[in-house]
Amino acid sequence: GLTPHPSIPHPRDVFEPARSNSFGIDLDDSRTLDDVADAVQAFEMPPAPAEASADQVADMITRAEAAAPAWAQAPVGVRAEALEKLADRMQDDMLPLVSLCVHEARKTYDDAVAEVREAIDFCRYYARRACQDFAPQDLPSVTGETNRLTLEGRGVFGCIAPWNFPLAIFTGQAVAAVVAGNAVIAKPAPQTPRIAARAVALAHACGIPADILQLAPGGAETGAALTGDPRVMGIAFTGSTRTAKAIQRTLAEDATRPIVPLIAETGGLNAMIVDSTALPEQVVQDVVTSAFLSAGQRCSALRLLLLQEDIYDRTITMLKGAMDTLIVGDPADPATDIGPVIDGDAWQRLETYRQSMKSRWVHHVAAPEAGNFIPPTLIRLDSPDDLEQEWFGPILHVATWKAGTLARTVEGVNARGYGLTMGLHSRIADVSEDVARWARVGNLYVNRSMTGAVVGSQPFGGERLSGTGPKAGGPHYLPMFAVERTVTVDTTSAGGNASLLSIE
Ligand code: UN1
Repeated sequence: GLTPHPSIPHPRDVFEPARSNSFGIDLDDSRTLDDVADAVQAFEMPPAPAEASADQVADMITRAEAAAPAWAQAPVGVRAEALEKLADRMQDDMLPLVSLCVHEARKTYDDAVAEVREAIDFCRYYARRACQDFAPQDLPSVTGETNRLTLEGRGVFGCIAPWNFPLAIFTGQAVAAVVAGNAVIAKPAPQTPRIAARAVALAHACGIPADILQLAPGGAETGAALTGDPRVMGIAFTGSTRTAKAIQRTLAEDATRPIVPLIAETGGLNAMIVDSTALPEQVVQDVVTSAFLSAGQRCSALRLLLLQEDIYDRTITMLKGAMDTLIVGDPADPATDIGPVIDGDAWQRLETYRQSMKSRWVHHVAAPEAGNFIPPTLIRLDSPDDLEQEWFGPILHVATWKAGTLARTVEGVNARGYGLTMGLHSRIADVSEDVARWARVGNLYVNRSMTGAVVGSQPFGGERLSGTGPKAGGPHYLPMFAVERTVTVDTTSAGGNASLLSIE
């Protein structure tokens, strides 16, 4: 007996509004998109903050180390309140932040607004989690003893953020480390230092001391100065798998350095598996959203569409039609669905690859010639294994699988070593249960798009080559930024309690 999947698809536009928990705060106001566009187009980009040299990073770490103990000992409520204030402040600062996301990161309005909302969600979520997670706990004791467990900041924490979520991930990492009681050196991606500088300035205005959150703009050299300093007691990193491994080596190199954690969120070869019971219109919407929006520049994005053989022709015909409606262009134009890729280097890599696959193109979309635009492109593969690596752009690969080979198909995806997101479209509940058991990914999405994880609802992050596990926006994230300590007191023996009392 095959039982139909209980959930009913819900009517969404292809360009669904950004999902956000927003924790009870309604960010919508009376501004129309055109009003926002006017403000964004008139916005003047500030100069980029100066890069931090290796010496300057070392000085920052010195100041951070001096400031950390007092911050760690402040009541968690004080630290959490600063985050709540920052959330309010970012909400008030929506237009400049959206403008920076559009101009500096070249995001569309939808993506820019979603980005600010996500940053706000992180602040509120971690503020509230911290008050729970960092409250001292009394643990069960043998008779005559008391046991107390506390979580405390590790000291100086380094946060290294990517350009694709220059506000949300930058803020999320930094405020997690800060609210846990650390002093933080935050390095934005070299492509997006202005957004980060604004976020840090707002944080300082909300009661996070200047030495507790310091901005270290720069590239690989700045990053190396941060990760290589033995006073740094942990690193949170989002970016490539290769860089995560380089950081892991750096942290391990010095035999006398404390053993410190790396919290890494890296790449993926994310697949969507579609069986012949899937609803075609919904599949097409979710494929377009997951693979092409945000110009495919999300680590959660769909890279590999795996269609059951008998629905290939119909799905591709519909997908081509949907792709033809996409407008690729200037993100400051409200009509645009898909903007450019981040810079000329990214464009060069992606375009070289895309051209090398020309004989396998199934479809592509018109895009402006100049300005780092990659035309959204669909590429046919004979086998899913022909996809060699993650291509961080609007390029989707499609392959087929035969009825009766679902388990092997999921296993083939697992075998690639990555484990970030996976999508499944099937109307058979047993199929989604099976795939949920087989898939070794951090986030599995059934009958919906695979991007846009919501803070607090879909804690985000992968496993194996995709990262170290603890999920951003989830209940197990903050403790990674802390040390756990227990204090056990023997309250019966004269040597225990009595001597403690006499010291007091
Ligand atoms: C990333 O692209 O680096 O679910 C991770 C999403 C986002 C992904 C962020 N939270 O689409």
